[in-house]
Order: sequence, then C-alpha cells, then structure tokens
Amino acid sequence: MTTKQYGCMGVVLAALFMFACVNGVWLSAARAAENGQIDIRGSEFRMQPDSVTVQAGQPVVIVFHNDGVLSHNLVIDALGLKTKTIHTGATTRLSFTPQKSGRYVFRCSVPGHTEAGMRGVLVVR
Ligand SMILES: [Cu+2]
Repeated sequence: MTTKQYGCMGVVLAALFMFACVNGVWLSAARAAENGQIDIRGSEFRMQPDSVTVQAGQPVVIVFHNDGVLSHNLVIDALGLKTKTIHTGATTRLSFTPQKSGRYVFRCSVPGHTEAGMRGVLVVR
C-alpha cells in the first residue's frame, strides 16, 4: 500500500470517528459485557444502550436503572425474563446465562413504552 493510500484511509477513519462523536454514540454503542455486568438505563422513552452483546454460556447480570420520571421495567420476552417495575432513581437486576446465540429484543412492558421507544436488542454470540 502506498503512502497516498494510507492518507486516504486516515481521512476515512477520521470521518468515521467524527460521525460517531457527532451522534453522541461511540462505535462501542453495541456494548459488550464487562465482567458479565451490563448497565442499561431506561427513561422516556429509550433504553441506553439500545444494543448490547454477550457470549452464550457466560453468566450475565443486567443492572437496570430507571433514569426517567415514570416507572419502568426491562423484559426479554423470548428468554422469559422480567424485572419488577421500578420507580424513578431505582435499580434492579436480572441474572441469567444465555444459552443460544441470537438476537433478543429487550423492552419496557409498561403499556405504550415499547412503542414509544423503550426497546433494544440483546445480541448473544
Ligand atoms: Cu417504561
């Protein structure tokens, strides 16, 4: 590869980096679990992050924080998992070990909240 080609690649990488920053989302928005713990923050009306990646067969603890003003919860229907519905400022946990790789929707099941945007995807690799 010539020096000129490296230069072009640098521009492309810089553009990607700026794109990620401008969106307020790092390229790691699809966050991988560290030490098996994942923090997910719910508010009106979003889940943040809205994409998390975990490994099949590895224990996971989702720590769900209610950063909103309404009550929220976090459910993963396909895995039969559900936190209790918690008030503003509260935190609750879901501990489980995903067995099968795939993409699983997580959401808040308070009526209307999923549709309003409180949803995301758990990717099991
Ligand atoms: Cu909610």
